[in-house]
Amino acid sequence: MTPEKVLEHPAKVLGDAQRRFYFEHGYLHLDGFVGSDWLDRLWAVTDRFIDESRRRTASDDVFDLEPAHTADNPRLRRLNHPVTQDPVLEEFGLRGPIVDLAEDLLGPNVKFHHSKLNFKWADGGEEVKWHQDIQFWPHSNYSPLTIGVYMEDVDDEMGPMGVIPGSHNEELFDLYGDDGQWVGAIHDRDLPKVRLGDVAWLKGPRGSVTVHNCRMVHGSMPNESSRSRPLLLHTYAAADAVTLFPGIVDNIALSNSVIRGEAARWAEFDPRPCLIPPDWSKGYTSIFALQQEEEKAA
Ligand SMILES: O=C(O)CCC(=O)C(=O)O
Repeated sequence: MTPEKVLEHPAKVLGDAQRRFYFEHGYLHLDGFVGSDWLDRLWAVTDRFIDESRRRTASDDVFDLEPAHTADNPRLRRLNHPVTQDPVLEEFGLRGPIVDLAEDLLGPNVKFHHSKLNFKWADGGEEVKWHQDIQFWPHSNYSPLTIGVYMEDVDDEMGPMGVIPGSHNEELFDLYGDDGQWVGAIHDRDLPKVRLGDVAWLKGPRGSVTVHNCRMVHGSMPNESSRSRPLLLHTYAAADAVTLFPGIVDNIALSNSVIRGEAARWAEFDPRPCLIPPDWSKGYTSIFALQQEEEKAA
């Protein structure tokens, strides 16, 4: 669906200028969009998971742990697939306020693709190198977008999400390394083509929301502060965006389910090419593990 068609659909939570800003620049940032009631509910569940992680010594399907993680000093990189882990997380991701936001930017028919909670732990939580998302999970068009919720106040020291405005309308980069293995980050050789001087660092008070299009060049620095930076991320797509190749989340419950409007009868195809990722059915760890070159996916 073109931006003009999406704009014909009455908005639920965004103003016309905000919707147009997203289409032009490829991102949005909304201060305090998610209210305290929701944040309190999300934290009650998240604290339980952090406690549960103390009993783990290695990353698994649920927890992605930093190498230094211990029971006494938990260091989580990511809670995988939160929507499938708990009813509160499911309600938030499939029926919560961010779904209205997705609908305003995608049109009436919306699919859920996947979710994750990136913690970026205090005192050195890892960077996310510059990358674009769609090469990880190609779709027949470039409607997919990711909505992030900062569950704590986030400032410059904490490794906020950085985006390169307008890069969603520019080149898609190769995310393979020189050895032909998937790295999941833009190669140093290509970084001069990225307008790093234009980066917008998206920070803000607890409950602030980031939105970025799947072609947007984005990344984040390590967290040098003494506070963690939990960012709850959900990816949605227009229902007419069909996933190509064995998907990273094909076997995860609820992935690719239509959560607003109707399933599409016709797939929409964007003529611009997309990089083909590795065969994820053979295994996937996480963007952190890949970029830090631990256990590369086959
Ligand atoms: O957590 C972040 O700062 C960025 C996350 C991200 O880009 C990703 O998981 O693809």
